[in-house]
Amino acid sequence: MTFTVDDAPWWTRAVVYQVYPRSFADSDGDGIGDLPGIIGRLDHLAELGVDVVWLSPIYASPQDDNGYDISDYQAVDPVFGTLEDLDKLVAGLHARGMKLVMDLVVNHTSDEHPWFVESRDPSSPMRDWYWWRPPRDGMAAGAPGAEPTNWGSFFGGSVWELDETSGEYFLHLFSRKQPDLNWENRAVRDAVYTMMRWWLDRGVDGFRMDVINLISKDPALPDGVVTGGLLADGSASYVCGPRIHEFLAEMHKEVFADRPERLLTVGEMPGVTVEQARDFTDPAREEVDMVFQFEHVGLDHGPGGKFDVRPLRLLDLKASFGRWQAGLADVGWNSLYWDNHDQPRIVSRFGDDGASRRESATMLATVLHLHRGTPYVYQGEELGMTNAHFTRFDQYRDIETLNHVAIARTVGTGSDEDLLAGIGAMGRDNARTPMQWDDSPHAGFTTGTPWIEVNANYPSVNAAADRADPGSVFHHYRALIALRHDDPVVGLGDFTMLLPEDEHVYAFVRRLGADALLVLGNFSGEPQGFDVGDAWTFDDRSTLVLGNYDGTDVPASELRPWEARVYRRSA
Ligand code: TEU
Repeated sequence: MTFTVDDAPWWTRAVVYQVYPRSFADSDGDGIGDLPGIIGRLDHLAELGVDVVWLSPIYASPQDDNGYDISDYQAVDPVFGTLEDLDKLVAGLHARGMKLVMDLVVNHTSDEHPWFVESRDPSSPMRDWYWWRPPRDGMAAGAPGAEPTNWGSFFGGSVWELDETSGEYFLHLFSRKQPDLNWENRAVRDAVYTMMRWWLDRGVDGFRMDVINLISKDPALPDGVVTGGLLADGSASYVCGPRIHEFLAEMHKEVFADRPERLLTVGEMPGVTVEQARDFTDPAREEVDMVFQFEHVGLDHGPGGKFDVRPLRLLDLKASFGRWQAGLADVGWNSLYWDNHDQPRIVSRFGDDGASRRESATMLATVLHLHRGTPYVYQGEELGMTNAHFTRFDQYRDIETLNHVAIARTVGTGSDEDLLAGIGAMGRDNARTPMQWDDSPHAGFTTGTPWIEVNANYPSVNAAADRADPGSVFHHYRALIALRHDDPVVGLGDFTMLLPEDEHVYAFVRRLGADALLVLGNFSGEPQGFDVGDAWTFDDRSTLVLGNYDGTDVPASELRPWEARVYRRSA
């Protein structure tokens, strides 16, 4: 059942690059990145060698959640450009042998989408396109606790918003400007499938599906269990809900099945388990090609949630990745990521963004990319871009962060110092500061005033500097991507974790027939000895194919601070 060199899908050898358009490149000086800006930077992506671009939402949107609140799925927001610009972007990518994957945000729309505007009318046939419910039995609309369920939203507060006109509440798992679509309604599903076909007909090559495992809700909408605070976790009623597999199989049949093109589908799935992911990505089931799971990016969350940050224990990371590698070994496929627009920068999170920035960024990249799965690079990760290191609340823009701060202040939890530490470590704006192109003002991102501050380290951390330096993070990413393209072991080799109990050294072997790779990474700023025993023989058939230190004087059984090494052997 496992893929072979002859029948493996193209994406087993591919690397995807995520562009967050708002922060990538601004062509018109309004301080916000746009499509012509991206088109002007395609050579950077071609030089890096990536195969696919995933474009975060560019659709018409009130921008309450930076475009993840869509008011027209078939229009480009004027802040980003026009549909013609989008066509030019597709053509520019295709001309360079790259594909374009769009962000598909269909768990919810904007409250300004015409579907929702129409749905506000209780007598409209579109009323049922969203989740409308009366207040709790015997309670008046708007009374404290009258919300139809006790669920808390991802962005703080209740998932229910009262519409004064009808006296009913609508469901929103995210912000109140992101009402959830009712996937129980066949007309909703058909409208989504029609829209998806329209984009594929226009030439795009697939979709990254935003929170797609939340689209099926238990229509009974039962209360959740309150574990702390006032609101409950309702996720048992909507994470991989009752009809999720049916909906994804239906989507596949309606949208993808009759297209011979080489498309890519990846479902973003918070809370997905290995067993569920195996089903979602089993090719025989025809649902999605791969999923984004969240286990490894939750390992440093404390009991108080993501802003209650804890140091990572390397053993936890190895146990987690090891379980996903084993669980999707013979059926299904992993996607591999450290960063995206929702996560802090990996070099600041699990590495050292000070003196060892280059070494730790390249070590982290090496370890991630050489697992079995399709790697995703988030813009700036290939430069070792760091967290924003903001020191004031007014530097933040993200709705999740701002709501968190507002709620903490209302409830009276946490000093300003603690709050700033939490959002400084984990806030989504860490990933959203502008792309650092060069050492000119605003890092070459814009000639105007950027919508969010540029990271102060741009004079030394930028694309121009990295492209000119053969020892840079950028050139290391290039080498990793090239290795995946050139060496079938990277794409298709099996995976064996070594040294699961070592608290500092990450080690594994990939094997395909008589060929093998040994990958070693030191997750610390001190030298670390290692002994992989019989798992690898360092004889003259074992050659060092990639590392992040200069020179040939390689210590045999010790890794230098943040060192990564990749050995190869063949029969
Ligand atoms: O994110 C879904 C998600 O579960 C989280 O990553 C979320 O962003 C948050 O960080 C939880 O703490 C997706 C998008 O990637 C995100 O940008 C959107 O805000 C969200 O869905 C709603 O569309």
